[in-house]
Amino acid sequence: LPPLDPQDIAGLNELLTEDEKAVADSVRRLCADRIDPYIGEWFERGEIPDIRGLAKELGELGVLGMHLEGYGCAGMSATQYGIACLELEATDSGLRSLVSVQGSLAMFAIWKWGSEEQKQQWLPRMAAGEAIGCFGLTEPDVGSDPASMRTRARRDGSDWVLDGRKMWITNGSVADVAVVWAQTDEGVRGFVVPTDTPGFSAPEIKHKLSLRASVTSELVLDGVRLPADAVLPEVTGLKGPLSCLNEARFGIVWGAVGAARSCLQAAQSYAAERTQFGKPISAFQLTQQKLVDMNLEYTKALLLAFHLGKRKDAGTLRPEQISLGKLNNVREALQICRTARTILGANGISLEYPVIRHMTNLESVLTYEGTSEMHTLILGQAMTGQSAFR
Ligand code: TGC
Ligand code: FAD
Repeated sequence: LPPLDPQDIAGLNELLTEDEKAVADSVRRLCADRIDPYIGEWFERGEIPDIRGLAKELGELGVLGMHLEGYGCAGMSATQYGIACLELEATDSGLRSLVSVQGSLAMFAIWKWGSEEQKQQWLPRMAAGEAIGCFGLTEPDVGSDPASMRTRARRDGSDWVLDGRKMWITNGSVADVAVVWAQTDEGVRGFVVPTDTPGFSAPEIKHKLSLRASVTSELVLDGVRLPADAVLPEVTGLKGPLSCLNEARFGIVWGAVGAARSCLQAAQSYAAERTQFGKPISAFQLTQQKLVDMNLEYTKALLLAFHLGKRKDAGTLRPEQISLGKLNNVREALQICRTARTILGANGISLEYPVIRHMTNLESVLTYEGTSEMHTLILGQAMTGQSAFR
């Protein structure tokens, strides 16, 4: 029998193909060199210094829009994309957010629903990290129910004029381009808005105690005049933004497992080193129970991510299945982080260790991309045929 790896009791590393291992290794290397030594400090300061330089490095690595074909994108599999998300989020959910919003939301919207000109104009620069994108769906008064959005786009001659507010928008203040969803006479439409357009501004939201190493902003649209060709021509209706959410939610299914892995590993090594009552705390049954429960949920979450990855690569993954993965994996990852926090005792609340950072980050991840309640209702509807949203 092969030796047992205490960090991988179930032997899940063997599920990775050579190509998938190569993705994991290259992302892990960038994170280890460029981000891990500084991330606690960035989180404490509430900023990512040189985010533009970082975006370019992520572009060179090939992870921006990495599961898209053409236009300078890497054209990798869904599973490879998921593995990249896992490794990025093992460092910090804010880093995975930067990559998710760029590739799965802003780039995907243009790639899937944009005109050839929009794709040519934006996708190669976004894949290279030379242009940063954001995705504006949520508003101050509208989150879970985007059908009620108030931001409006009206026609004025051949132009479009946008008025409204978006809230909690990742990358907003640093974006070169915003994909903004607005109500029109025809239904919800998407607009590609260069952020230097007059009437557009993106003040940063401060005082967050979660995802502090991530830019979150309000988008203000005050008579933003856009040419006729700024609209995404290929979609009308909520399925436009919701199709993009499927992509980003899939990445979170994997990413959450990365945050959980970091906390599990931190707890495992801390428990081995910390001595109380004359023994390492890992020798106490209560600590072992916690480590084992964390490991069980981590293992199940990773298996689910692999399963959903296979379905996505086969083209058979349904949105309800993504909800199942997002709901389970974020919820369990958060529980793993909270349990890890207890094992570290007082050190569990210190940014000297990654645990409290991951734990507070996952509070946002539980809410964004559809709250745990929304995913519960999506699954409830799938199981019963009854919609309980309204
Ligand atoms: P409903 O009537 O069910 O559907 C309206 C139309 O949309 C279609 N549809 C979908 N299409 C593609 N993918 C999906 N997952 C879809 N779900 C629904 C549906 O077929 C229909 O199409 P059509 O052609 O018949 O009109 O819509 P509803 O108003 O009842 O809403 C359903 C609900 C509540 C599930 C949905 O609105 C929802 O998911 N709400 C949550 C909102 C949300 O997740 N917001 C996320 C904002 S972005 C973000 O958080 C980024 S965080 C980024 C980071 O930093 O990582
Ligand atoms: P609400 O929708 O007001 O919900 C409040 C509570 O009520 C939740 O618990 C919810 O589940 C519950 N609730 C609502 N309706 C029901 C119901 N029918 N039944 C039972 N319970 C219900 N959005 C973007 O568009 N782009 C981004 O880039 C982006 N980035 C984000 C980054 C961060 C750090 C955060 C925190 C959020 C981000 N969001 C973004 C917004 C995010 O998607 C929303 O916060 C989320 O969709 C929930 O909306 P809300 O906060 O308005 O909560």
